Amino acid sequence: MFAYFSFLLLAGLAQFVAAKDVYFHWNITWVNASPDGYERPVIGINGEWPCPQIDVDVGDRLIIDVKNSLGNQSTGIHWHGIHQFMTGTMDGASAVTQCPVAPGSMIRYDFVVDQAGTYWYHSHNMGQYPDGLRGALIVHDPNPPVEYDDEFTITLADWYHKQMPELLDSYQSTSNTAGDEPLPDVALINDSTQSMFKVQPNTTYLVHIICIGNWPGHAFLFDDHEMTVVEVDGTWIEPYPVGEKNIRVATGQRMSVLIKTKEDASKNYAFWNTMDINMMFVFENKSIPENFNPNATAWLVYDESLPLPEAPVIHELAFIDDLSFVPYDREPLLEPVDHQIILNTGHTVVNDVTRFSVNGQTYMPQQVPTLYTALTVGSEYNSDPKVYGNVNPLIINNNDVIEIVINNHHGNLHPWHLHGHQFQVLQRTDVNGGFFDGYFANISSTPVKRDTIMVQNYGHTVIRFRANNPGIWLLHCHIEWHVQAGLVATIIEAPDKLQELVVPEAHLQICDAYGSPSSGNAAGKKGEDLTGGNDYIYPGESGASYPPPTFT
Ligand SMILES: *[C@@H]1O[C@H](CO)[C@@H](O)[C@H](O)[C@H]1NC(C)=O
Ligand SMILES: *[C@@H]1O[C@H](CO)[C@@H](O)[C@H](O)[C@H]1NC(C)=O
Ligand SMILES: *[C@@H]1O[C@H](CO)[C@@H](O)[C@H](O)[C@H]1NC(C)=O
Ligand SMILES: *[C@@H]1O[C@H](CO)[C@@H](O)[C@H](O)[C@H]1NC(C)=O
Ligand SMILES: *[C@@H]1O[C@H](CO)[C@@H](O)[C@H](O)[C@H]1NC(C)=O
Ligand SMILES: *[C@@H]1O[C@H](CO)[C@@H](O)[C@H](O)[C@H]1NC(C)=O
Ligand SMILES: *[C@@H]1O[C@H](CO)[C@@H](O)[C@H](O)[C@H]1NC(C)=O
Ligand SMILES: [Cu+2]
Repeated sequence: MFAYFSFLLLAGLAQFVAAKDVYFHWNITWVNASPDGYERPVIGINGEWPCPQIDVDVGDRLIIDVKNSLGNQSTGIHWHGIHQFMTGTMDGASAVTQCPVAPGSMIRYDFVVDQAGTYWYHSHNMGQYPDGLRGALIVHDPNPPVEYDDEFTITLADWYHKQMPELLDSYQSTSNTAGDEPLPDVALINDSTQSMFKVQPNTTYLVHIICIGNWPGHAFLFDDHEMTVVEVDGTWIEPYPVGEKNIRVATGQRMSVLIKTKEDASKNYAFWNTMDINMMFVFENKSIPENFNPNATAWLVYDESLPLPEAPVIHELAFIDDLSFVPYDREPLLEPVDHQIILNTGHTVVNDVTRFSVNGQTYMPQQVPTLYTALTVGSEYNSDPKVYGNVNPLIINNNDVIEIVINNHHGNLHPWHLHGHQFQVLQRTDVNGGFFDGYFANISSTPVKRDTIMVQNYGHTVIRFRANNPGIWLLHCHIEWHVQAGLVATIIEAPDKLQELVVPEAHLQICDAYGSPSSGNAAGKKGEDLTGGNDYIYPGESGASYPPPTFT
């Protein structure tokens, strides 16, 4: 009898003891680093760069105190892919769910992580993360549906020798009439040009791949090692062997692959990676500068005393289609649709600045974070899109099945990311595949679920999700250039129900320190009176809709 009880107790403990509090104190400062041999100031954490990987288990509570010691820039951290169910106050997007954290201020993020998989964190403030403030967030599954012996993480990024404020000012200047994005100087694997991943022979690894870059998507492969995809953006999928094809990870996307190492340690192997030059040159009709190298190499090191071989030469990129992935949980297609939203996305020009638009309007961050407007403007106004200002507000009702069509009227690809949800992807056309005409060519009964999807040029994508997470959630292209140029919409989800969210008093004090109002409509006023609000694009100024405060 006693034995029987203690067995039950142990089984119970295994489930419940696992949930723990994980606390970090992060001091955000400038650090000098030279990931490719060129030294420059980067934004690091606790005096270190690359920024640390966070490892937690499903059910853990993360508490992170972020102190801004940059001195000359504001900041804020978003937890990319984490749903923040009923903790939408912790999503970390500046001007959306919090005020920018001024130099000298501190913000506490506090939320439970109840999803397994591969995620990351990054600054969501003023186009800042490509200056270095980003890292991996891995949530371990107590019962993964696949077997492996060990795991490791690989991050992929484009990298720039100049800092973002300077690059953004030139990108958003009136002289850049073509809207050309600044070109990266180099591709980095794990924030280095010489990363080595030590492996054991005869071992199956779960490799977490995260594109933490700013702009192009990345393709990659391990020389002479088969890859099988088992997870995308936090969704376990039916194992999908990549075979002779290539994998693409767009900015913001993640993927886990299984690899089995060789039986002996007689040789090391290259890990090959390239930035998608189509996104930088071909579709933009630009010529590739001489000496531009989109490739990066890292190594699977079996034996450190053996040479590091050159990367294989890849003759053609043929991407596998992520719409053919089948989620392991086989969640059925969400239907019927309660609310369809059609977004026509493209270019526009405002005050001689080349901008992006959603249904004709470019996004401009407002003085009052959109969440605080929803919570304080009053029940007679919180479903009125006007009070939110120029944030492309999309108001949706609690528990509705939402279908969003993204038509891409621009000559390049855009990876669209939704905060607060994973969505089912029903359809995604090829390049030049045309706009949605209401017709689905081949819909899966168990569509792939992601939080970031590549939408191809002059084509469209259709996604669905259930509005079961009251809050304010950005829906935006994850290319940081394009975020600053306004390719952003804002989901106002369940304006009545989100009143249950609790904003910590300390978050409101962050607004005081920054000099922003924290209540009222987008301009901090009552009702629809937006006088004095942010409705003007200042040429240069990093794409700001207001001259940002300068800190010295
Ligand atoms: C943060 O780092 C800076 C620079 O190293 C240091 O001066 C400061 O004391 C640190 N602050 C905290 C709260 O750790
Ligand atoms: C902020 O400080 C860093 C580190 O000293 C410096 O490299 C950078 O140019 C400064 N940026 C701005 C916008 O003043
Ligand atoms: C690669 O980056 C990940 C994520 O930051 C880190 O956990 C890991 O230690 C790095 N590995 C190597 C070999 O640099
Ligand atoms: C790997 O496995 C093979 C087959 O089981 C075995 O012959 C070999 O000795 C193993 N190699 C190592 C280094 O353990
Ligand atoms: C790029 O060039 C092609 C072929 O010359 C042309 O059809 C297309 O309109 C151009 N696109 C842009 C964005 O200039
Ligand atoms: C980059 O890799 C591709 C594919 O292997 C190769 O064709 C190309 O020549 C490489 N570019 C440079 C500059 O090394
Ligand atoms: C439809 O989709 C399924 C699943 O992705 C795929 O196996 C099939 O080949 C597709 N059929 C057509 C006509 O595209
Ligand atoms: Cu984009």
